[in-house]
Amino acid sequence: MPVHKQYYKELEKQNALIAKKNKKADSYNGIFDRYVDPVLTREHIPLTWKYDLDEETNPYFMERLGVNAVLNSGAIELNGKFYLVARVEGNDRKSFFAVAESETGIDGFHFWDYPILLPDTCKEETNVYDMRLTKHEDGYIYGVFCSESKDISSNDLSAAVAAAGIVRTKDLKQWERLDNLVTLHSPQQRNVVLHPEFVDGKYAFYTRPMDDFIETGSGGGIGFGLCDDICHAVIDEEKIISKRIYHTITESKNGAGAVPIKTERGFIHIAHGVRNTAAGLRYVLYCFATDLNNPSKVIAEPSGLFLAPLGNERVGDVSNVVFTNGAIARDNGDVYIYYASSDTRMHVATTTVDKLIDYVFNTSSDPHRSVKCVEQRCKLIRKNLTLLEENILAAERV
Ligand code: M1P
Repeated sequence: MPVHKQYYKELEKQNALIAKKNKKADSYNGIFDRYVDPVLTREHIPLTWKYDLDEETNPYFMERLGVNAVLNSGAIELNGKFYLVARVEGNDRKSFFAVAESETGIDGFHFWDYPILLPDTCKEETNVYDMRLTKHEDGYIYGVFCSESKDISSNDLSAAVAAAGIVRTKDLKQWERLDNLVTLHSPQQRNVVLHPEFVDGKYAFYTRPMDDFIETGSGGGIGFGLCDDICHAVIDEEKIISKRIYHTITESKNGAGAVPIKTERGFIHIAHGVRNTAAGLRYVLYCFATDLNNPSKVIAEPSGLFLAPLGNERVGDVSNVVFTNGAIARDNGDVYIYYASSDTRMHVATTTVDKLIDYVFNTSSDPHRSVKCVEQRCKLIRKNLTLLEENILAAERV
């Protein structure tokens, strides 16, 4: 059977896209660097996943199984290479997971030949998305993701139930599905992250309790809970560690993001906060740190947002959103933060563990009232103007 000629034309374009070197963007804040190009988009999806290449059965070289978006990706470094387990959303709205790898972490990401076919152990599950990858001290790599099913108890056609699905692997190729997480006191869960270390000899999860699929309801923020058996994980008690707070970036909801990064000062968390606006929900990233010996205790929380949607990032399927569920901290101290913009494509921001520590522990916390915020800013301005004046005087003396 002849392969359609158009395939080779499209392949050439895609190869050029994957080979394109990424560059740091001009924007500066001293905390992290953004990059000019996204690292993964729907244009990176292998053509073999979308087209029937056979000229006889696909004479117009039409997409038969289109892909709408590539977004919220778990991230992990293995043997010096960067891997993303991306959420790929088909034109049919169903999401699935697929591994993309890169040598540099900032460009050259390309998907493996096949997406991940999860063991079909959860028959009521309709959709899966947003996997967090945890290299656990028990030796496994765990993937914790949202497992969504129709809410059959409701008359509302779109009513759904979100739970945390759990898989594990050693090589990102063979995946074992474990039981979904059960949280005895929360009807729904999304944005669940497995902590990389045992806590009191137990598996520890960051949770996001919710009453409802969209609204968190009484779910007060990011929770923390322990369980004995990862194969049949049950959390009895959830303690809220990062609360939603009135008139902050987490007023509507928040959720754990990347697996916490262990540093000498504490575990650094990069999470997302959501507030409502006249234009709909706005998702930004924020950071906090928890205690090394008690990862449920928040020990630092810089004021406000860490990373917000900027420029083209602001527009997409769900506009005004940035979302992270994966970051890689390398042994040399470099940190790669992978984030999706507007539920449409993936980007990277780079920083270092030292910079994150400085940001998290030396940035003022939120004083929660405008007048206090102005006082905070005036203090900084006074210090700077005095310093500048001293420098001018010192220069004049020379
Ligand atoms: O559309 C924005 C995000 O919405 C959800 O996040 P949360 O549960 O915090 O509202 C998730 O479905 C996420 O996938 C999505 O990016």
